[in-house]
Amino acid sequence: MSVSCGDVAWFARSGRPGTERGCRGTERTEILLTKRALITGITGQDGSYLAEHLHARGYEVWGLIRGQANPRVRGIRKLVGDVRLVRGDLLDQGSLISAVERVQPDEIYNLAAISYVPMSWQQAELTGEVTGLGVLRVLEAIRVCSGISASRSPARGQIRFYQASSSEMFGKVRESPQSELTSFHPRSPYGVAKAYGHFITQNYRESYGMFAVSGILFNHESPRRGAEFVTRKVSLGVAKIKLGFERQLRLGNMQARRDWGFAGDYVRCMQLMLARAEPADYVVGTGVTHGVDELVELAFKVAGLDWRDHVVCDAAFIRPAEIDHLCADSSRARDQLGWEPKVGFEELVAMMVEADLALLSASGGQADDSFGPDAW
Ligand code: NDP
Ligand code: GDR
Repeated sequence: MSVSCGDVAWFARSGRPGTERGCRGTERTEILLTKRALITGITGQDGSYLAEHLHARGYEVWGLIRGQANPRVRGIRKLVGDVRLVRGDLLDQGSLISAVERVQPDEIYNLAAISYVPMSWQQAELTGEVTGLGVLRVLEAIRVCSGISASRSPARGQIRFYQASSSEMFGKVRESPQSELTSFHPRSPYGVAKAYGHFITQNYRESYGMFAVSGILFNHESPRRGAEFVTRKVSLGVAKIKLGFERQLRLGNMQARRDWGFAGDYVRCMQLMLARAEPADYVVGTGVTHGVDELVELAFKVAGLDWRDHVVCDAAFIRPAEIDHLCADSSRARDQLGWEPKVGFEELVAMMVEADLALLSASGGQADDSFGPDAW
């Protein structure tokens, strides 16, 4: 098997940390090493796709798991059989230091967060702790385990860090489309917490010379999306109505517009960011926006239904402050990383509706939307 320097198909390993590895110039080392990644948030949508992607590229994949009997562990084990797990919580600094010490990763992908925007108004302090300060705790775990201080920068090859930043930081947008240079005006406690995570990542890069980068990702969806997010709420709602389990779907602001892509495409970009020679932040999205109303119309159409017969607007789902319109300018990711999304909006919506029709047909209408139709 051959390996190129820009690639990460490392195989075999030796001692760590700090072992030299891979290619130098045109030279190829005899012993190539398995790259080791630690993913926080591995039980979430992106965590599962990223684990599969890295595993397929020859990585040894570890996931940080919180709680003593986390029921979502079974799901990730089903998808990626030989994923390795370590306990830890973004609220607990010591647990993160122990996890990094135990795993000795080459790369850390920090995907863990309270990620549901409406919940961030209900539990604003917790959102700040997990989604905001949690980023600082992971960076501190890397700093402590790597022996980095103000007077000692990391040598090349030390742990690389990816932070899951969000288009929610743009909020009340100053310009459209949004690029890496667009300023932030977050509109929810979630967006504010993400902005903190974004800036602290940048600050650790500048203060300590760490390879720490943020991907500013726009909305990305899949059949694995949590049932609380609008795309999955709609695909599940359509499937329930089509199969006769429900008659109505209650939604909030139908005029909001988002740049929706497929999660499987976006995790590829995370890995590409950490494979670069120099650390940089990237905006990741499709550059095409659609309204919630278009999403709804299309999803019902996929199932041969007319949305006007079933959808009800419910003020209970309207947010205290809304983001009307988001659209990504991903030129930097396209030019520097060679990244392109492969799945378009129509294909994505059809994929989700068909997956939920199959899921509910097999389960007799049972889905993992335990919060039910109640608002937030
Ligand atoms: P999910 O909500 O599906 O997953 C969130 C993950 O965070 C879960 O694995 C959850 O674990 C974990 N988690 C929550 N609290 C803690 C904690 N205290 N300690 C450790 N782990 C915790 O999110 P997505 O997969 O959709 O998103 C991944 C990341 O990307 C998030 O940070 C999100 O904010 C960000 N993002 C997502 C976008 C999207 O469109 N999907 C767009 C832009 C950014 P558990 O199983 O224990 O609950
Ligand atoms: P968002 O995603 O808030 O953009 O955050 P969500 O799917 O929750 O909302 C998108 C838009 O749809 C409108 N909407 C509804 N939303 C939900 N959830 N439920 C409804 O019934 C409903 N009706 C209308 C919303 O008002 C909103 O305008 C997601 C998360 O993954 C974040 O973690 C991530 O950072 C951003 O995407 C980018």
